[in-house]
Amino acid sequence: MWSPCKVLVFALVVASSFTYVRVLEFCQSTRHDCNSEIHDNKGSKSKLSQHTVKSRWNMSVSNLIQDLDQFRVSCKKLIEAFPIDEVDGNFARSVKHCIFSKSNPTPLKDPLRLAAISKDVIEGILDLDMAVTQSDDFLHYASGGRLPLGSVPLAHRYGGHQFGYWAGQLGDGRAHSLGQYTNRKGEVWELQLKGSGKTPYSRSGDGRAVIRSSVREFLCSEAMHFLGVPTSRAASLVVSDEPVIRDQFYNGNVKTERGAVVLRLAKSWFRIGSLEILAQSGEIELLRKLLNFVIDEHFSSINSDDPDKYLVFYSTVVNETAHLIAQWMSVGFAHGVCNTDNFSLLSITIDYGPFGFMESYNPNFVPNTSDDEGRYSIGAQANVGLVNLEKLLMALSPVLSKKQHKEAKIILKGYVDIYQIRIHQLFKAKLGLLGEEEDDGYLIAFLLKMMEDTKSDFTMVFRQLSEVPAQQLHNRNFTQMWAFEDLSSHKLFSDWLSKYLLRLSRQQNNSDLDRQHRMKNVNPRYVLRNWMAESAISKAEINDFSEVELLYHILSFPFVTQETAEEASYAARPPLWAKRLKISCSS
Ligand SMILES: *[C@@H]1O[C@H](CO)[C@@H](O)[C@H](O)[C@H]1NC(C)=O
Ligand SMILES: *[C@@H]1O[C@H](CO)[C@@H](O)[C@H](O)[C@H]1NC(C)=O
Ligand SMILES: *[C@@H]1O[C@H](CO)[C@@H](O)[C@H](O)[C@H]1NC(C)=O
Ligand SMILES: *[C@@H]1O[C@H](CO)[C@@H](O)[C@H](O)[C@H]1NC(C)=O
Ligand SMILES: *[C@@H]1O[C@H](CO)[C@@H](O)[C@H](O)[C@H]1NC(C)=O
Ligand SMILES: CC(=O)N[C@H]1CO[C@H](CO)[C@@H](O)[C@@H]1O
Repeated sequence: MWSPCKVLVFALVVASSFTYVRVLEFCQSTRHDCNSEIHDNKGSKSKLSQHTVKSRWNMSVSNLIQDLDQFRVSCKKLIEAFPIDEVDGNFARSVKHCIFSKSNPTPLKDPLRLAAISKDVIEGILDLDMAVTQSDDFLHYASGGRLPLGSVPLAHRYGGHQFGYWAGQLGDGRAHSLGQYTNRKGEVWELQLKGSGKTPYSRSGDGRAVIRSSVREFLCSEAMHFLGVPTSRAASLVVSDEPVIRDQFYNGNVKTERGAVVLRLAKSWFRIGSLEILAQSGEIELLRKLLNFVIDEHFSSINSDDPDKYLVFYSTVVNETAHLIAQWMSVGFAHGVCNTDNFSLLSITIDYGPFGFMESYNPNFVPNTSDDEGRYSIGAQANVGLVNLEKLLMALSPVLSKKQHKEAKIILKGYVDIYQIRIHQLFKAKLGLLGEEEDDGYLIAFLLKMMEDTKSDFTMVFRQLSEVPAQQLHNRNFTQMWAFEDLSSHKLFSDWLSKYLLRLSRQQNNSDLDRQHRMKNVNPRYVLRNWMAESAISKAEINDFSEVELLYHILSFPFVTQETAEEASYAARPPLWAKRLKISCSS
């Protein structure tokens, strides 16, 4: 069973959370004092975070928009930069020589209900007063029935490699971009409705999304943000009684579900597939145009006169994709459908489908139960990232000189190193290790291998290790540490623990409390486990949105122990019924 060689492979392939530095930045950006929020005493802690949230809210309350009619977006840039599809109407067709088609959303039918709202996005990004979300108007704006001032809804034409093969034209088949919003911080965000009806790219789909997949996207994109992972955001979730027919497990058992629309945001929704379709169909001038646009708008460090700018762009995307996937691994996130149409050029997590957070540690964990080959297993993600970057290089080829192409290939080779260095940093942070010692990689790999052998819970092993004083570890006292108890059943556990404690003891300038504090800031106590999402979904399907709201609030502070979360057993051993769950794939 025990093979150190295999272990090293896992260390390289599967490892991480985000670094300490990153956590600090993250904390500052949401104006939280991380230090003051980590307490072991549950009561005082939740009071504290409540206070923080409140003062954050009233600090800015006077500037917030109170009237939706004053909320304005702009489509000017996107429309003026590119040729637009000449044909009108939301019927499926092959589209050429454009980046967008004009496409009106199909309003979701009444009765509409607001199922979830992200206060952080509404106030912090959209500058809206939370009070406006309680109006009927908001329901219509957030579900395609009304358009914000300045909006010219667009559907984006893109292609992609799916499951290894070129799939041709794909495009926004159920999403509409409403336009860009420039907020008071000067950030530009592109608003999109998902589930808002057919577009020219709908192929055989109905353009709708169901409650199930929409709840999952809403909760997970917000949860990922609060975990510090770059991601698209979700502002709201509106549900209706409109029937939508779905074959949930692709097994012929069709079921009528209800339609829902998520209002989601990203700095940009362009994907690798956005460039691929232009290269594949020989639209090279347009390819250059789109690249220039993306670079000018989103890669401010690249000089637009630089003759090597496409090369620098490529190098940036390679670096950031490696970083993104390392962060996924660090929180045990499996995206589930890493096709090139689902990979952002800004290296943010987009398109939440059959994703999952790994519970029992298993490099072969596959969230999409129909993915029998395990193409997109969690352990394969780093490699899939590499494959997708190869496809990006293919798409860039027409605008690169021979020499640049050669250099790009060398840049791509660097991906593996960037990824491995990042993974190593992230897992070291998860273990609270400072400095660098020769055996650190081994210590990490050793732990992961034991977790795999004992099927221990990935999230909670790291969390419990963060919460326990070193002295208690010394005494082999694992009271109330269910995940750690599982781990400790490994026959080599004692060896590992001795090594780890020795390693910690060499960090003499660092107190054990410091270590715990550092580790608690990178090892979440709460992640969106599938059973938690399923439970919230089944209630949402009968119009009880309380659990969606509860999860949103709890997952906004994943590193802070919260009373309500403990009462709901969100950090406890998963219930038995969770083992029987399959992930619903159709969306
Ligand atoms: C913000 O809330 C705090 C606590 O409720 C209060 O003391 C303070 O006066 C408020 N500030 C503003 C600007 O409203
Ligand atoms: C690579 O990307 C990360 C994450 O965005 C960033 O912090 C780092 O500075 C980048 N490295 C280089 C060499 O650009
Ligand atoms: C899950 O995997 C199967 C098999 O590869 C694939 O056909 C299906 O499209 C995947 N599901 C999603 C939602 O991508
Ligand atoms: C503490 O020790 C670690 C090595 O164990 C070292 O990397 C770090 O810089 C030291 N910190 C201070 C403040 O001396
Ligand atoms: C074990 O640790 C718990 C705290 O988690 C403590 O309450 C208990 O007294 C300890 N038991 C022993 C035997 O030290
Ligand atoms: C928006 C979205 O989910 N895009 C695609 C992600 O990948 C799957 C599988 O290839 C596609 O079905 C989605 O359209």
